[in-house]
Amino acid sequence: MKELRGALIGCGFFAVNQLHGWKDVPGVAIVSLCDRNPERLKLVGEQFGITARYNDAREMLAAERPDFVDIATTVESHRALVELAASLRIPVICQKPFARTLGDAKAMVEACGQAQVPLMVHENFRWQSPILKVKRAIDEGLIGKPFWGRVSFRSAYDVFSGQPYLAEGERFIVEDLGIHALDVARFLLGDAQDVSARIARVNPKIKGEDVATALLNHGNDVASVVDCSYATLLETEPFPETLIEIDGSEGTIRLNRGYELVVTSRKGTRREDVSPALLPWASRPWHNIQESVLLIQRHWADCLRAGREPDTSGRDNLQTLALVEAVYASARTGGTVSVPGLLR
Ligand code: NAD
Ligand code: 89V
Repeated sequence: MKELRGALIGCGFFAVNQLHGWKDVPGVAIVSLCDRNPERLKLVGEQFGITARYNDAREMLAAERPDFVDIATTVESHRALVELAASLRIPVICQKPFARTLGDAKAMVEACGQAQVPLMVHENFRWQSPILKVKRAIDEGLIGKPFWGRVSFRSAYDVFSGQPYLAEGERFIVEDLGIHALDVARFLLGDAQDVSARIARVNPKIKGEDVATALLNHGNDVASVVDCSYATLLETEPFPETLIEIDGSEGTIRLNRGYELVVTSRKGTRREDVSPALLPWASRPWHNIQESVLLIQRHWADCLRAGREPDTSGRDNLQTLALVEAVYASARTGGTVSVPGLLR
């Protein structure tokens, strides 16, 4: 197996998970790092023993010519960096949110398409192993045809201490976290045709909304509710668990608190502990997300080698971003907003 030499841009809060993940993907080595912030570059370079360090992405990609580049910066820089990778014909992974606007995202997909450069969005929530097990339970057919679902993330966890920029943007929970939950709803129940949503800000110390509720019409009499909140103080803090309910014509699936999967069908009830693995480098409560980082990065390496489009390709992610835009538009106008079918 030929070793894939990767480069990573953005050595911030989350990139450390990605670098740990890459160490666990067979046949992949991150050989160079880039960050505009010299302290982060040094700190992370030393932590992972990577000596090829750059403060300019173009310089790094031109000098190293990696087999792929992993962009772990925040959204403002994504379009320029993805287009840079496309111009150099370097396969590229980009963190979520892929882009601020659907227009930017379309241009990024177009640039990679024109250059025939593989592009994956690091949309990792659907790669969480408990969520993969919900999908498997649907596909087994035991609950018949799904007709209703709920994807719910409610917490009072202080995300702002690790990611202070989240308190500063005009938009917060839908763009940052709801984007994952909307992607999971698509993954489990198919694309939505229209959406009706409400958002609110409860925490006065932040700029954007921290509560959102959306009703998705998936067509064929299938509906779902996607709700998320960072203003929900519970007896015990569930961060970062996504809870899922699916009702089908022949039964139900529940992903409950504490990673309990319950599948009820006419044959009875199956109850399973679907706790994610606690990888050696992971720490609770983030281990669920950390495991999904490894799984999505392994998927990227497999797809790159096989010449396959990743499940969470840039093209696929356009549909998730269209949903995000529809949620904000509906919350702004108070009406139901149709979601353009970009993959049909
Ligand atoms: P961060 O601000 O901690 O880190 C970003 C780093 O990128 C910084 O060190 C910054 O100096 C560097 N950077 C920015 N632009 C650059 C450029 N043009 N060239 C070189 N370096 C540049 O941010 P973070 O919290 O690590 O988040 C990064 C991304 O990861 C965000 O898009 C965020 O939404 C996403 N994220 C995803 C998950 C997940 O589970 N998928 C979790 C947390 C964060
Ligand atoms: O996934 C994310 O982007 C993170 C978190 C899970 C903390 O919301 O910002």
